[in-house]
Amino acid sequence: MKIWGRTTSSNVQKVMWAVGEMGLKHERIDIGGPFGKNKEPAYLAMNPNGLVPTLEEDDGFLLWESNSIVRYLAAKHQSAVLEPKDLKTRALASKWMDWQLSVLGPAVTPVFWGLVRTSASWCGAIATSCRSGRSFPISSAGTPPSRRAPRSTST
Ligand SMILES: N[C@@H](CCC(=O)N[C@@H](CS)C(=O)NCC(=O)O)C(=O)O
Repeated sequence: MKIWGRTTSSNVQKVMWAVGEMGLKHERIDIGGPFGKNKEPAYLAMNPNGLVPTLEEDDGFLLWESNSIVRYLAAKHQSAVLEPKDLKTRALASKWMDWQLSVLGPAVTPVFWGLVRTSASWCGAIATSCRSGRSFPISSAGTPPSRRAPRSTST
């Protein structure tokens, strides 16, 4: 089994956490972010979104969307912890996973990039938005107010 995706992606980390919990034999391949190659035809043929992670099974089965990968692996390996037998318990776990991906993540990501990943060394550099994969320049406009030079009021 192969997991395609860089370890700095929270969605790849989610899958790797599940893989680790279940002790599954795997190979992880760096792709996306600074490693690139995720917009190349070979990868797009596996995942037309050009995003990470993607799971590739030994028999050729392909799956993308991190939550779907976690649920698939948990069901396949009958993990009672990650895929509880009780339907309602499982549904509640699933609810929080989807809430993280659809509500919490989009709200927190801009704050994370603006405050945590913006530092003096990043200023003027090009960063890649985790969510969209789009590139945008980090300039002083992206620097937290506490780090900005005070504006001169003199004319
Ligand atoms: N809903 C998707 C989102 C995937 C996604 O947005 N992945 C980001 C990394 S967190 C990505 O591929 N960004 C482009 C890149 O890494 O080059 C999932 O949960 O798998």
